Amino acid sequence: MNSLISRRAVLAGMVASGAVLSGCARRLGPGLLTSVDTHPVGYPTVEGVRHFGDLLRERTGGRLDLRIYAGGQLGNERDTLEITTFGGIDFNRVNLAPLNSIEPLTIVAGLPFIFESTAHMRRVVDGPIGEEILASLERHGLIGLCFYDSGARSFYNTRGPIRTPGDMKGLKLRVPGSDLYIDMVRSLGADAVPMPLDEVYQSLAQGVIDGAENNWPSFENGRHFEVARYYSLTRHLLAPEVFVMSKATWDDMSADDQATIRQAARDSVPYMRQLWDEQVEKSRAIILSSGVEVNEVDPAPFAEAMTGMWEASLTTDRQRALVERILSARGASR
Ligand code: GTR
Repeated sequence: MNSLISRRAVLAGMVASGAVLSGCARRLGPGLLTSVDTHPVGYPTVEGVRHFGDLLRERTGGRLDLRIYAGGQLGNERDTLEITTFGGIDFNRVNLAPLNSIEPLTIVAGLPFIFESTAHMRRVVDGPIGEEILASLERHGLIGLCFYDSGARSFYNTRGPIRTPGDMKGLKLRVPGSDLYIDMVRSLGADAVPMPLDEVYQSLAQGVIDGAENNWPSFENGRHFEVARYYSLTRHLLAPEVFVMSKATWDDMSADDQATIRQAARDSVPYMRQLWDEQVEKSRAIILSSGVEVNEVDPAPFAEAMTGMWEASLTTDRQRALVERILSARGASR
């Protein structure tokens, strides 16, 4: 066990036992709430949540405040989500992937190529469909507050450019721990290796994996581009990020505070999206100037290869109905 892992394990254990952090403001200090993120300080998701915290403080006259534990200090998304469900952590900003095994409706917004553009994705997640997905988390101990942007995910690897699904055959590609991602990569002929984000750099460097898939900021921020020198713009996923709250903490709050929290989260979205768009440009510039070979890709054969996994991933009528609604919202945003 390396020192980082043991520190995390210890911290997570302390969180779980309520020794360090606690979702309950009454245990941590009056009104001081906690939030976690796998990304470091400065990353748009962390700064979006920081803005949420600022709004919360302002709007409650300082009665409610937020402390953010960034950079995966308290563990990976899957583990911290579990702690969040029982109130050991109050807020959590995660990708949809770790929620896929918890709530089937989250799979719908994570299907490859379901969104035709960022505008389409934003319109869907900001409207009634997004509300329905957020509300579906409540029975799992989470209050879905809002969606943040996560750009487009594409494949990067250490071997060579990917131009067709045939180029992926035999590549060992890291995916987040979600069956949806595993099926997606397998349907393209590659081997899927589920692992947490913080293990990707070392695994690339040691040749344990050949590549992974992510957006420009995560490819850059995790320094993965220093090792994986080919980035192929499949843009297969526009799945958004989610900001959730522990239902245990929520249930302890007054209706007024709950309304303030919901509104502050919604109001942090445009701020986060502006930071996101700026970060994409910064990360793209860093990656390009480092000499990474970036290639455009015709997405059609990739989408075609993944049609079968759509069927396999959609197991309920409710999911299928949501897919229909998302597809029928295409077009207006072009
Ligand atoms: C990033 C996302 C993280 C995490 C990561 C991953 O784009 O912001 O929440 O899900 O991808 O691939 O694990």
